[in-house]
Amino acid sequence: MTAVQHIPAQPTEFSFGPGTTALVVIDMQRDFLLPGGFGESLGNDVAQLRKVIEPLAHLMAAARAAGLPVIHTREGHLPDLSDCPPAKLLRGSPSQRIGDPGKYGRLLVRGEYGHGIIDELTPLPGEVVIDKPGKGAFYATELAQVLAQKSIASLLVTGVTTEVCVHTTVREANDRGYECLVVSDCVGSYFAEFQRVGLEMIAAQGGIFGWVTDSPAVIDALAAAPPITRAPAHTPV
Ligand code: TIU
Repeated sequence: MTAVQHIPAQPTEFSFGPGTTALVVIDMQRDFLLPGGFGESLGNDVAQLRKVIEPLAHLMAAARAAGLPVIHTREGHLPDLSDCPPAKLLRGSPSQRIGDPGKYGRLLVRGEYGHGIIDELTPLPGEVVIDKPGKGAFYATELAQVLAQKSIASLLVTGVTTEVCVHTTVREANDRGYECLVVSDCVGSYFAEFQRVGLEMIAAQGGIFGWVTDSPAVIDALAAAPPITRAPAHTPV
């Protein structure tokens, strides 16, 4: 059992046990960050998300150095789109739809180059990558089991986009009893206003969905944390 650490945050200090905390990196995929991907097909200026990359790379390094699990997610669908509801496939009037051929392969389809995580934030060997068909990382995935297996109670939440997949995941996590700290400079939106209001919504009403702080505050707390000691994995006899 490791000591409880504290991070200055909104609306109050965030307390967490480093041994029961994971860093979750949501959908830092080429499809959302590069021109010619799914995000741009929806009419978005994907350059808006690039500012997340550098602080998130530093935070991931700090989390790894402190021994926290880093869990990545990717939004996307099976090649036959059988896991994509018609409502998601047909909604709106995008320039291209999910499954159409794009600059980096079929848009938002698993296994395509565009579906992959950007080079700057490539998962390390052994890190968990959750493939999710929805906006929330818990819906139709093994995330809950992974977190239970690792005895995780608190999540440091990062990735894109703030008001869509980050919010949905934080809301899902909140209802499942996880304490969520959203790292403000490590989440990004195509819309400056949604970024601001999306973060405010999480910490409002006494922290209705969780807490918000920035990456330097998290990195300071992780650097000050004593080494994590984990129980050895159970080996069946
Ligand atoms: N469109 C948008 O803002 N986001 C998504 O479609 N998915 C995620 O947020 N990952």
